[in-house]
Amino acid sequence: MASSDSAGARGLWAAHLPPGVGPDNIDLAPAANLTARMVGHWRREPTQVFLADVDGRSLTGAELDDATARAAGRLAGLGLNAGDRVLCSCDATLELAIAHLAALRLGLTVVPTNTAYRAAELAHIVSDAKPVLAIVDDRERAGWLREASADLTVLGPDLAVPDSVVPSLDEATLASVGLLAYTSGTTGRPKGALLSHANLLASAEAVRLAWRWTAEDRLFLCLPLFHLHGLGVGLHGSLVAGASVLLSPRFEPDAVLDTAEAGRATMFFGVPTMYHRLAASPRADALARLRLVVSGSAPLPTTVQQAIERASGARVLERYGMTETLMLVSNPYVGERRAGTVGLPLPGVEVKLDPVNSEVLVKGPNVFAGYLGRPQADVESFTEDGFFHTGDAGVYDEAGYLILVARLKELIISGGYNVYPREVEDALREHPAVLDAAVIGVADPEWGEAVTAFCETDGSVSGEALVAFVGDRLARYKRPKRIILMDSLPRNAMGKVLKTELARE
Ligand code: MLC
Ligand code: AMP
Repeated sequence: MASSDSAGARGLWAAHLPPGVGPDNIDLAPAANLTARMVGHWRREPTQVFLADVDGRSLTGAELDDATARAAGRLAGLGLNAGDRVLCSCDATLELAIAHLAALRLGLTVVPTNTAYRAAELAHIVSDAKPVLAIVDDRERAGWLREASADLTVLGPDLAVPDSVVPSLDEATLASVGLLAYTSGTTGRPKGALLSHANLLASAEAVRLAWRWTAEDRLFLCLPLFHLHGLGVGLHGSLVAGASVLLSPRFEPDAVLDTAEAGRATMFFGVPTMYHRLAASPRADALARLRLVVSGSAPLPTTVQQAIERASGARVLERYGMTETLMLVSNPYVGERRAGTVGLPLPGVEVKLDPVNSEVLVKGPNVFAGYLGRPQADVESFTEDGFFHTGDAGVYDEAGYLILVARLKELIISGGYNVYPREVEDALREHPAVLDAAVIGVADPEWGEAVTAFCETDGSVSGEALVAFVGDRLARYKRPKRIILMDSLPRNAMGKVLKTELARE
């Protein structure tokens, strides 16, 4: 049955939800706010470990309740009040997780920020979000943040300030903004997506049901906590489900496989680049010990999914999400996981395809309210009947599963990180020897797409010098993996660069 509407999707999910839960009787916001839901679990199971790290440290429910309350007291002691913004740019450690949860318990808005960002990228976020506090784990970034705003208080993730009176916690409303997550548009500077407690809770709850996530689960989480995959799905998802997390600040295939082999985790979430590297390991069979392995943030090549399955028998479950919408479509846990598809619209999520250009349009309690201070972008991002334009084009297969066939937005996804060609082109054009530049993503077995630049220069600069020049200005993962110097870029009669021709080079 081909499904092009949410009624069809509801019918399909009916077969895949836990017993007693029907697509029409789901409460996707089963608490006063996100942290009330998490704290409820900690208080019911005070001796259960909810957070642990690869160095052997751990926190039980009672300890997590206490540590996050104490950290919230420190934040309140600094004068922060509900609604204030806190920029967080740190590696994934227990200290960061505690500071993050403390900020949410106090009703603050967290602005998760990539640790690879350089001075200009940070300055833009500071000037747009106007955070009162920045939590950062690196001296160079701390310096750039102070330069960006003299008023900004900058602390490490251990929040090394005196304890203070702990105010009332977990009082945010569902409409309160929990996260302000920056994401680039095809033009202009990154925009801040306002994600409410209701959005965050609804998305975590939808995947909890869809993936049969329970308190018995432990997620090995080595995704960064400054993007929604690691933060919203991994950390929030686990804690909303009453499950636990084993945190690692970096991805190493052997660490994932050791953890799986030792039975220290039941779940792993990764981007396709991670599965590509895991599939290359002679020990990939250890993945069979996990209950569930999930891929997202970029297309999972069928060849990679098959390689993992051949090596371990594990069938990677692919799902589709976005900063603005959190999780929207997923393959089912029980039922067929169809390779090359992202699955079925999650419970509570309405998906339809634009009849003209096949764009995926989405509506639901998971979808954000709008961008900070961008009324024009808000108008352009939603249809008149309230569906959000994802910028991805899709079709349904014969079983009603969604296949993403193209990106309508000019976006390169490299190793799960988004790179906007325009940003890299602008950085290249700043070099005096560059007359013009065009940047595209070229299919790459490891990165999915490799940032590739074509530069028209005056002949006085090398490709290596240009890569270094971009690396000084932008996060390093945005640097072109390859630069091709040309006397002139191919253009049409109007003078517009023909990127489709460059893709054939
Ligand atoms: C690192 N490098 C990259 C890169 N990551 N280059 C291109 N693309 C990337 N994604 C570069 C570094 O700049 C460095 O270059 C070199 O690779 C080694 O750095 P590293 O830090 O040691 O890399 P590594 O640990 O191997 O990182 C690879 C990775 C990482 C796959 C583990 O990229 C990663 O964690 N990706 C996950 C991104 C993510 O969480 N996305 C979710 C977005 S949310 P040099 O030259 O300086 O040595 C979203 C919604 C949804 O999309 O649906 O989930
Ligand atoms: P971001 O803005 O970082 O949240 O990235 C969101 C984009 O990642 C989506 O619009 C998609 O283009 C892409 N994406 C996420 N998950 C998948 C997936 N499973 N397959 C293909 N693309 C994906």
